[in-house]
Amino acid sequence: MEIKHASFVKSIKNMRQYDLPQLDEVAVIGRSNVGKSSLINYLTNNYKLAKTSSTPGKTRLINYFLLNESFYLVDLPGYGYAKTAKSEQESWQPMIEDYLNENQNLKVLLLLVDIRRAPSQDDKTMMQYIRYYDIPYIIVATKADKLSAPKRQKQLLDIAFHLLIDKSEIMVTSVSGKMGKVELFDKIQEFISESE
Ligand SMILES: Nc1nc2c(ncn2[C@@H]2O[C@H](COP(=O)(O)OP(=O)(O)OP(=O)(O)O)[C@@H](O)[C@H]2O)c(=O)[nH]1
Ligand SMILES: [Mg+2]
Repeated sequence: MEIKHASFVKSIKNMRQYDLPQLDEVAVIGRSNVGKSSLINYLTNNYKLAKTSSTPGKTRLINYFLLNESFYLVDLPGYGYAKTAKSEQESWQPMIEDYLNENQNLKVLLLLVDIRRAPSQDDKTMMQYIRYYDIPYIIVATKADKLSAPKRQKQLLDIAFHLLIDKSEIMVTSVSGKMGKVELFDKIQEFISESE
C-alpha cells in the first residue's frame, strides 16, 4: 500500500459526535507514550500530522485521519498514565470503550507495546477485551531502535508470553530507525478493502 494522501479530519470526544462519511477504520491503541501518534506520522510520511510529545498524555481525543481518500486511521488517547488528574484519566477509559463498542467500521485495531517493557496490566486487560469482543488486531512492538537485535528477540518472547500470543504475530517498528512500515501496511491491507 502506498500512501499518496493523508489529512486530519476531526477530533471527537465520543461516538455521538461521529458524523463522518462511513469508511473503513484502522485504530491505534496502547499505553501513553508508547508511540501511537508517532507511528501514524511515520506511516503517513508526515511528521506534523499527529501531535506527539515526550510527555505522556498528549493525545486526549479520538483523532480521525483520512488516508488515500479511502480509509480512516484513528489515533486514540493512551491509557495507564498515572500522573494525569484522576478525573481526566477516568474519562479516557470510557472514551476508548465507547469507540470500540460503537464502531461498526473498525477493520483492525493496532495494539502498540514498547519493545523494552513487559506488557502492563492495562495492556493485558486490553488484550482480553480484544479477545472477548473478537476484535481483529495486530500487535505492534514500538521503539525497536532502543534495543540491540538479540535483546529485541528476548523482549518479543516476553511480550508474546504476557499477551498469550505467538512471537511471530508481533510486528516490529521503529519510527527513528524507519523500520517496519512496509510490513505493517501489508498486514493492515489484509484487513481492509482499499479501493484505489
Ligand atoms: N526512539 C524512538 N522514540 C520514539 C519512537 N516512537 C515514538 N517515540 C517517542 O516516544 C514519545 C511518545 O510518542 P507519542 O507518539 O507522542 O506517544 P503516544 O502513544 O501517542 O502518547 P499519548 O498521546 O500520550 O498517548 C515521543 O518522544 C516520541 O518521539 C521510536 O520508534 N523510537
Ligand atoms: Mg498520542
